[in-house]
Amino acid sequence: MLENVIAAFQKVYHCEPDFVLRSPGRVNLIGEHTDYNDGFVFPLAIKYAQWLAIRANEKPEVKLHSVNLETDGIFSLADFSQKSEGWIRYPQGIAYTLSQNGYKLTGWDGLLMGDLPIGAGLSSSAALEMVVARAFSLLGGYSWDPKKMALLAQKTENQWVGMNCGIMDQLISGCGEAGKAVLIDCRSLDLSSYMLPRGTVIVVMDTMVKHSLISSAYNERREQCMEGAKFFKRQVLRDVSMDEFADRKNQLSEVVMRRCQHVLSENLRTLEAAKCMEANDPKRLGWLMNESHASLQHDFEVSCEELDIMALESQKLDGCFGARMTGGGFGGCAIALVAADNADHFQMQISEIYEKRTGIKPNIFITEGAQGTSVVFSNSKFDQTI
Ligand code: GAF
Repeated sequence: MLENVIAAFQKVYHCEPDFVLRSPGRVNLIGEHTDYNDGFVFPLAIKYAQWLAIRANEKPEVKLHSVNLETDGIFSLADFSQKSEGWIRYPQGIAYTLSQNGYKLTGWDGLLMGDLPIGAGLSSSAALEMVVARAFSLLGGYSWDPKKMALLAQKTENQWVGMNCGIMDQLISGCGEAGKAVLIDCRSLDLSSYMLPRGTVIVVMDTMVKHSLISSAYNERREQCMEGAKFFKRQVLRDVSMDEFADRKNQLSEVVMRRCQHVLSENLRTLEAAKCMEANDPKRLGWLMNESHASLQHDFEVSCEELDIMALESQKLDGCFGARMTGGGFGGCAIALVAADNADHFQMQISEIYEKRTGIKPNIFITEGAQGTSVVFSNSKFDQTI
């Protein structure tokens, strides 16, 4: 990939890039729709990423060419009054948020190229935000603090793009660890990394569907969680205990009750998942994943027919310890925890079953935990910078 990115940059800009950076997508092992409730999530960065080659341009502007989308984008670093449309609004939004937070912005020409499927629920936009933030930090000469940058990227999504997301996607894209899943406490932002149980792999299964209204349904779930927290006189559901909930849940509306039930039980499952990783217990971990899916399907209602088919059919197959939808829902990907020596057979079987039941060919791949945002190439004149 690195050679291809450099060659593509040379073709577009007729010179060498100063740096090449990459920032990965993610899947979430367990802990869904808990991040904006100050809860626990357990994602891993995946092997597919957004790549960005850059060269300082000595101008107050950023010019970007996207190889995958075959388009160009340009924005000023001196005037943010015109909000761009489409994909370029993410890089522009990062620049705006950085400038609002006192960071110096220097201009660059860039080339974006990715092997991360766009719009598949693998956090391609968070990866784009983080790789662009890395570019500004490198050329602006400020130190790279991935947690701080993830918070600014989340702010960009919330305030510039208008998507009210939590912190999970940006944080794991910035802080992923090779070979590991990362348990994140979304209140303290403490990270602890864990290996998968020995002899297991994560199979990612893209349903290839994306239903509309994702962002409005997401924002609605957030509000329902807030309503639940308010009922218990707390800021967030993180501070409501299961006992307290059980005592008074019948006073909540039926819908808010089920939303709270999901979040509170999912936090417990996520913490228990970390214990299963430590104890090397794929069976229990898989069971927790199945329970998580059921909770997202029935209580939080963010699954869809295709995700249910993918997860529930996977759960029946030999060598599969557990499976669930991953990410925000309403399409996108499911994941399965599978015995490594069964993984090839599993992928063939689930692919056939899914295609037979839906008429859609899925995209299925195995991934390990990958490293978060990184600089993968530096022109020798910049060796001091990294
Ligand atoms: C999306 C959001 F961006 C995350 O913050 C998280 O809430 C996730 O949905 C659900 O767990 O990916």
